Amino acid sequence: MAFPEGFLWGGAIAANQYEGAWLEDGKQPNVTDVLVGIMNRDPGIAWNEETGKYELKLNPNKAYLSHTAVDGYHRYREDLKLMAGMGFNSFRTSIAWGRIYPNGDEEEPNQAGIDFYKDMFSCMRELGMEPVITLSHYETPLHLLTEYGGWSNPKLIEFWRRYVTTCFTEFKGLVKYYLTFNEVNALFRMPFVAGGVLTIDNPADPTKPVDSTTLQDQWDAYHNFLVANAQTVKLGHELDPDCKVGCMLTCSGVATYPNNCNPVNIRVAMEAQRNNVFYFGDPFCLGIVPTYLKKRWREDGVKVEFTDEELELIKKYTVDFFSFSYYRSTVVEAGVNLGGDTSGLTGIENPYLVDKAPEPWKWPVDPDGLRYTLNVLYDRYHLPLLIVENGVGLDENLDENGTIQDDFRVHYIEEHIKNVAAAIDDGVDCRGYLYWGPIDVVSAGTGEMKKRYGFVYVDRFNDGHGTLERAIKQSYYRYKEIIESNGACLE
Ligand code: BGP
Repeated sequence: MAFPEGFLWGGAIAANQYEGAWLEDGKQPNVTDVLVGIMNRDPGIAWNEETGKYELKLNPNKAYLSHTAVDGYHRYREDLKLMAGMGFNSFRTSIAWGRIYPNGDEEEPNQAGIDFYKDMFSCMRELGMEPVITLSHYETPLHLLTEYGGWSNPKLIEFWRRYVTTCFTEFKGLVKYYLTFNEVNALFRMPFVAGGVLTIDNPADPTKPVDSTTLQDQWDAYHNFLVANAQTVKLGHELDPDCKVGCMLTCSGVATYPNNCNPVNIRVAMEAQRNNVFYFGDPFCLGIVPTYLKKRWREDGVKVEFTDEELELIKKYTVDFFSFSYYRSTVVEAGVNLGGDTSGLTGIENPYLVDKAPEPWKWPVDPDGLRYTLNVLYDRYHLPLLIVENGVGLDENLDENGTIQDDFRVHYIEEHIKNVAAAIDDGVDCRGYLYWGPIDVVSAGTGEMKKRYGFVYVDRFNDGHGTLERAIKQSYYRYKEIIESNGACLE
C-alpha cells in the first residue's frame, strides 16, 4: 500500500457534536444549538413583534442532545488517550466560535474559551497527535444571525477577522493545520447552518419556514465567504508563518456520475460538479470567481459584484491545501431534481454499487468514488489533499461482552483506504485520512445518538439517558492495525 511517510492517520469530530456544555464558561448559543438535526427547517428561534427581532425560543418538546452531546468538554483528556491508543498521529476537531467570542461581536475574547482549547490542543500534542482545526464547523454564534442576518452581512467579515486573529495568535505553535469553513459549499442546501444566514428584514411570514432566506442573501453570503476565506489565509500567514490554511468542502458532489453516455447527461454531471463543489473550490484554490456563475446569477435573479480589491485578495490568498468530506457518490441526468443531505447529493440510484449502509440511513457506499474524487480534485487544483471526513453511521448496541462486532465499519474503512492508496499510486498528493466520528457523537443530520460512527462507543441514547461511559468496538483494533502497518496490512 502506497502511503507516504508522515501520512496523517486519525479521526475527526466537531465541537457542536462532541463537547456539549453549550452554555458553560461564558459560551452563548450557536446555530446548531437551536436545531435537532441540521437538515430540519425549524430552528428554536421566534420572531418577537415588540423588539422586531428574532430571539431564542427552544421547542420544549424536543431533545436537543447536542447541549450535552457526549460531554467532550469535560472528558477530552480520556477520549484523546483512547484515540492515541489506535496510533492516531492527527486529530481533527473544531473551535466553537462562541467559546472565544460568545455572541460573535464582542471586542475582547473570552479567556475561558481560549484556555480550554489551549489545553485540548496541548493534550493532543502530548499524545503525538497533530491538531487539524476547523475554525467554523456549523458554529456561527446565533446572535450574529438574529442581530445582523449572519453571513449575508459584510459586518460578519470583521467579526470573523477578530475571531481568527485571536486563534492564530493564541494557538501559535500548537496548531499547524487550520480549516476555514466546514462544508461551506452546502450553503445553498442548508443556508441557516452551513451558510449562517437568516433573512431578518422581511421575517415572520407564517407560510414559510422560520429559517427562510432569500437567494440574494445566500449569494451575498457566498460573496462574503470568498472574501473572508482569503483574509483568513492572509492573516494566518502573517500571524503564524508556520501554519497552513486549507478549505473544507463536501465533495460527494465531485463523484456525480452521468446516468449514461448521452452527451446531455455528461454536461449535466459537469454542471452538478460546478454548482455544488467547484463554485467554491475554484475561488479558494485557483483564486478566480468562475465565469460560469454569471449565468446562474442571472437565472437566480441576483446581483453579485466583487470590487477590484476583493478580486485581488481572492487571487492572491489561495489556500495551502484542500480538505474535504466524502461519504457517497450520486448519479444525475437531465431534469433530475438533485436533493441532498449530510451524505452529499442525492440523485438517481446507482445500480452498480453493491454495498449500502444498513437501515435506516442506507447511504450508498462507493469506495471507488473516493479514488475518482481524489484524482479529479488533484487534477484541477494541484494542491495537497486531506480527507477529513469519511465514515459510516450504524445503529448499534453493546453485546453481552460489552463490545460491538462492527464488521460493516471494518469493511467500509478497508475499502475506502485501499482506494486512497490507489489514488496515491495514480499520482495524487493525498496527505491524510481522518475518519469521521472515531468516537460516537451526536449526528449532525438527524440530531440523534442512535447514528453511531465511532470506533469507541458512548453510552447515551436518543431520549438523552445514558452513563456516557466509553467502550471499545472491534473496528478500533482493525483501524489500529491499519495505522500501525501504515496501510500495509491491507495488501
Ligand atoms: C458532515 C458533517 C459532519 C458529520 C457528517 C456525518 O456533513 O460535516 O458534521 O456529522 O456529515 O453526517 P451525520 O452526522 O448526519 O450522519
